[in-house]
Amino acid sequence: MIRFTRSALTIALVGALVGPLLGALGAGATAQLQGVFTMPPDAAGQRKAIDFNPAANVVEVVIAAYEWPAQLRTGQTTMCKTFNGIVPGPRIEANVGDKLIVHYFNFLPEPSSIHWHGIEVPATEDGSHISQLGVPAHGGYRRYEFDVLRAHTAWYHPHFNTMVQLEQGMYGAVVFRDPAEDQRLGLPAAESTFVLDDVLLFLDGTHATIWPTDPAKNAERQLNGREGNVLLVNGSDARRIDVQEGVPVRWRVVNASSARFMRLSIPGHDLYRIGGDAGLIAAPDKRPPIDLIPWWQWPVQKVSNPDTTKGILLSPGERAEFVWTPLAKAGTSIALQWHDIARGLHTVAKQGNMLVLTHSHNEGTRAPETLVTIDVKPGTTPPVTWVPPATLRPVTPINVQNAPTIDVMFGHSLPAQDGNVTFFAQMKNMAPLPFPMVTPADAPTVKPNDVRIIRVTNMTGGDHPFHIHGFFFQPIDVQYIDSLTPANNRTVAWGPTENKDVVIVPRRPGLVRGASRTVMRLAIRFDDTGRQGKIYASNKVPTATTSGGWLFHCHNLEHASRGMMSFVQVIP
Ligand SMILES: [Cu+2]
Repeated sequence: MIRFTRSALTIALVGALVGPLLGALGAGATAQLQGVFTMPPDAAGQRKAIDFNPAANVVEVVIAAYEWPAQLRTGQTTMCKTFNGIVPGPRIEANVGDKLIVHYFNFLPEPSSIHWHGIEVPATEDGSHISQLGVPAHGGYRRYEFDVLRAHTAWYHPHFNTMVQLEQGMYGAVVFRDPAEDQRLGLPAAESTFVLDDVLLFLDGTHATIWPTDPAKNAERQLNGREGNVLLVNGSDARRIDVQEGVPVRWRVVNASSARFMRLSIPGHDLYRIGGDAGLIAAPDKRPPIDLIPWWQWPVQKVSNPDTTKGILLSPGERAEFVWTPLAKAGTSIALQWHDIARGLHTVAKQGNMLVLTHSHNEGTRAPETLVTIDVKPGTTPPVTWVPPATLRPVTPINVQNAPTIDVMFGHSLPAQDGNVTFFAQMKNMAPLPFPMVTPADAPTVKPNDVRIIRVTNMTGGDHPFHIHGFFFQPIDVQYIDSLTPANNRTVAWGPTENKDVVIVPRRPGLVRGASRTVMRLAIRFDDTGRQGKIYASNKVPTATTSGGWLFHCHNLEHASRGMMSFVQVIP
């Protein structure tokens, strides 16, 4: 393994080099920069950040944001916003107990940051636009430093102008390992990481990120979020990987897309989900492949079976780790597929001066698409039978008895004449929160290690991926409440207890606006283990040493950018 250990290359020198090189020189110099800070692609097309700190328990990497072309759609070049000139940005790897130091240079013409999605960082390192000041444009610098507390798959992306910066390529995987745990559980050593995305590209390859000018289309984009027309895996629409027949592999997957739900399946193969947002789950979760079933409205067409016990469903921001054994014969090719699922899409039509909302009736009916072509090479026959351990990593349920409730309400306005929709995450009072916000009067306040129930009421006809920064929660249950159709009323308990930082809050059960709602309860402990004294975050404007609140928001980026966002304060 190449390690860049030339200690003479201090960060001061790096800082002195990076700016002039990027600003003044051409492709050769930037390619060289990528070589200095980023490893060549691995078999999955993933590239790792180079750790140039020789100390065994410190990982020190350089991440530089700048605009650079990438080939996303085959045969075409797209100008992207990148970390280190590549999409996705380099994967950052470290082990539990390591200290991670990231030198971040921002050469974009606008402020930026790195938000460590799903990572228990000190409040000052969270990188959100309310917790920190932005890293200035045109060469701004910021050092992020934190201890690696947990083995899991996470990711990083900016939290300034997120809808544009993330969408145009600024995201990367984070893999934190506990080698002793992996070895004790006998997890396959062969592993790959896949960052999934979809981008909306014009014919000429440019990103179509501006809001549509047609009011009805504008309203649809805002209500549904932006789904793309090119599916990307590790930055390519034609991703291939070799596997060996009969040899189990561990795959890590991140859904980095703005709004697209990713439902994953490998025909003919069971996937053992072993990990989620917070790393290994309590027990393996066997996920059979998604079959195709006839569609009642159109019997000649078959659609993906909507039964969510099949395949693996990831909403934007969610991660999964799974183990599977290629059973197909060497010399054949199989595929990791994307499958459609209904998530409460709206269609908007213009009738006179009015924009009229309807719910899509043909949702979840798009044909499966290939995400990754898997070429099976000779391995071992008969196949290695990987028996998943009965227990992986014990998860202690959070005791919510007598725990106060934090109320969150997800909703949106009807579209204005230009199609613009305002989203909100109202809490105690019913006034829309200002955005960007620094001092909402009603931001809930907790102390370290306080336990709360976050009760998310979804008034809308769409599913929303709820995300909170800096902490994990455990979904408790989902209650469907419908005043018009009492038959819809029911409460569904969440399956095995799992720590998560993104969860899908399902759409209301009825179609009539205002007549029904969904209420999801999440247990959360504002745990400061490993971060004692470092999780304080109030509604004050952040400074270099103090942090603004911990954000929670919908991870549909169009929704978040239009107001479906608020925060919790943690004070001494
Ligand atoms: Cu949303």
